[in-house]
Amino acid sequence: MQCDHPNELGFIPKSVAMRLMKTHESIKQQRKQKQQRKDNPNAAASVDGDQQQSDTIIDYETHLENEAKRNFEKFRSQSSGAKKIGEKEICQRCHMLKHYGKVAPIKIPIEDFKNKLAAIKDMNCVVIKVVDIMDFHGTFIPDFRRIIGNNPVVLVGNKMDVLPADIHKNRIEDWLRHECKLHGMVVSHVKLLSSASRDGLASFIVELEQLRRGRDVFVVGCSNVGKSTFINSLVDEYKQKVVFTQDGQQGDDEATAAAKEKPTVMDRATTSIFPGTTLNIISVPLWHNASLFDTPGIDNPHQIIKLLRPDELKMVIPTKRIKPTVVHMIGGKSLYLGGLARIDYDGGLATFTIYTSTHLPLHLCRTDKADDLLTRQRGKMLSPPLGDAERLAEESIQLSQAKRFTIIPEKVDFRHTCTDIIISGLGWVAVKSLSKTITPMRVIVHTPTNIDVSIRDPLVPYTTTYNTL
Ligand SMILES: Nc1nc2c(ncn2[C@@H]2O[C@H](COP(=O)(O)OP(=O)(O)OP(=O)(O)O)[C@@H](O)[C@H]2O)c(=O)[nH]1
Ligand SMILES: [Mg+2]
Repeated sequence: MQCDHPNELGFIPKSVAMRLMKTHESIKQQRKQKQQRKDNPNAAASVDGDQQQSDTIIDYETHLENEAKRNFEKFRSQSSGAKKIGEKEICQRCHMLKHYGKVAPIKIPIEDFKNKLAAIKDMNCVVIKVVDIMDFHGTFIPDFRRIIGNNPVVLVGNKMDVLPADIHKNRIEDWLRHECKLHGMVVSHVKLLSSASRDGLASFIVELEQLRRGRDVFVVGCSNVGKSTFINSLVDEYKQKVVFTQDGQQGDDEATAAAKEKPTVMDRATTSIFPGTTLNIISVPLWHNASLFDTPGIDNPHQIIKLLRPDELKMVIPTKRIKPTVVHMIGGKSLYLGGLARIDYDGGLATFTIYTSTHLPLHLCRTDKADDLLTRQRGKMLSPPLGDAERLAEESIQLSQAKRFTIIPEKVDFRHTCTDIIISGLGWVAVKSLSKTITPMRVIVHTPTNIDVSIRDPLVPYTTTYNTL
């Protein structure tokens, strides 16, 4: 029916799918009976029938939850012994995601995932920790060692393809290293790459093979950072390596040998823009005696995407290369990033270069009129959020957090950017002073509560000419 490969994510064994289909059949039957009862007024009260039907639907959802939980148990037994998954499985959820762009309503407490992942710390494996470079603080997971123990970690900064071309890769890797150090996290390697465009993957494989030395590899990280996309691309990259060696060139490593033995195309992990796509730990038998494991996203309340609905996510998550926008700021001006963040500025003449999704509307206004503008235009000109009054009134998306920063330029310099203000999940704003004297620049950043806002040394010290607002 739908995904029929054992390595597909969120799978349901065929036997279970058959049971679910039977449940559907019985719902259909009940609907038919209900209709008949309506046609025949002498029939028994239909209230009972309705109750029964809703019970069955709840049963069906509980069923899926239990199934996903059972698959974890399956993983645990696999991870201690043979990793083959014998039975062909069918995934209804993946079908919904791929063909309808909808997430089936399976609610599994995310804490469960975190606890189950804790099995990793008792294994001898390599862990690839994936973070989204547009949402580093929202996707970093500070207590990571508690989950993965002393296993070596490679930090992958994913989604490099969305960054403007003039950003130096080494600068970002340095910044990632610096952040790891700040959080007390020892990592073996830091790698910036793009799972979507596969940029940086070939050299990553070389580093991984040196570090792995026959061990299993777990890909771990928060929801939506691109773990499954990364796994799909990594598998493709390994396959390309096989073609290369089959042409008579060198390359007799373990992965190549395994792939030669198994030339069939492996199915792809399901990916989607919605957080919480992967529900199970899935093994991909990429090497002879070792596997690559995809894992469900670890929940992090600081991720801005946790607050957003599907149509809002599409406005916030950049899918193409970011085109920065420059705005000129003077004291008393405010800048809205959609309806999700506002930066109030006080200081001399300056420019803000905004690195966010091109679908996120930007709006400049006077600080004293900013509140009034938000009341009138939230959900319209200032969106996301999108939707009805009920959605706009939700507490979680109000701009109730205010963080203050004072930026003092080292010298009068019209060419160099002073600081980046990072609004985790949305992007960042590079601040450059154009004042003829050294004037402190004060900013107040308003965001929903829990969203991480910080400053760092600029990623692009010399800005080129960008679009102006
Ligand atoms: N631009 C860009 N988008 C990416 C990249 N990698 C993943 N994505 C997108 O990010 C979204 C999430 O990708 P997934 O691979 O499903 O993320 P995940 O970490 O497996 O998510 P969960 O299974 O929910 O934990 C999808 O819309 C992907 O297309 C990348 O390198 N660049
Ligand atoms: Mg996934």
